[in-house]
Amino acid sequence: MSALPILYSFRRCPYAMRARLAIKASGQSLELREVRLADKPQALLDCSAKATVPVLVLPDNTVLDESRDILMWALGLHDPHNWLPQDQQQLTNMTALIDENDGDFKQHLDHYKYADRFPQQSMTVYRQQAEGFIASLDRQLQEGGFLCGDQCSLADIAIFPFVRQFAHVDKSWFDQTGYSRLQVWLAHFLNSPLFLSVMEKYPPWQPGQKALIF
Ligand SMILES: N[C@@H](CCC(=O)N[C@@H](CS)C(=O)NCC(=O)O)C(=O)O
Repeated sequence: MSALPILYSFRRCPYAMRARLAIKASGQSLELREVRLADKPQALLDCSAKATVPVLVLPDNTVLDESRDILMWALGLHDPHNWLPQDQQQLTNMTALIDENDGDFKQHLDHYKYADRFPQQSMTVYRQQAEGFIASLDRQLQEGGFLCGDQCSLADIAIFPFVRQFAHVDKSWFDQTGYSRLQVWLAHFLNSPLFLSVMEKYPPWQPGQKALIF
């Protein structure tokens, strides 16, 4: 058995990105197993029947298969940038924002990104539905440049990969919108050494291969 935790991940998955960001920030090393969603390894299916990524397997075989639990686990070990909420009010605010991101916004985002699979509405309608949340994030940044004040927090880390996905569906459209605070915020994360370090490309994991330490 590996002495290090194992993370099943998919490079472009926004849930896996947020997990990798928190893990990298925490300084915890682990074995990274890049997964192809179309051909998930049996080892992943064996430890999590729902078979979404990310999945973290701890050395004592505890399985965390929700990205938010993985974030809390990593930052609970070490939170050098103080991303975790500092008080109950912040916790409530961050949780509400991330809930909205993972709920309605993610659904609208999927419709917008894969509009050809949802012909009931046009891509523009789906984008307008997603834009409500985008506009609210842009307003939120007015206060201090980050979603919950003047410092990066769990909320920014958890939500940024989804805004990235939204922006990249039609980057030239996004760049010409009036969401200027969100554009600056997004560029800040996209260009950060932390993000670049968690976006390295790895070939899909194969059973028996030498562990790739992340
Ligand atoms: N609630 C889960 C959602 C994870 C999720 O849906 N991940 C997607 C990839 S972005 C996935 O694994 N989908 C399963 C599939 O495509 O087979 C979490 O936060 O970890």
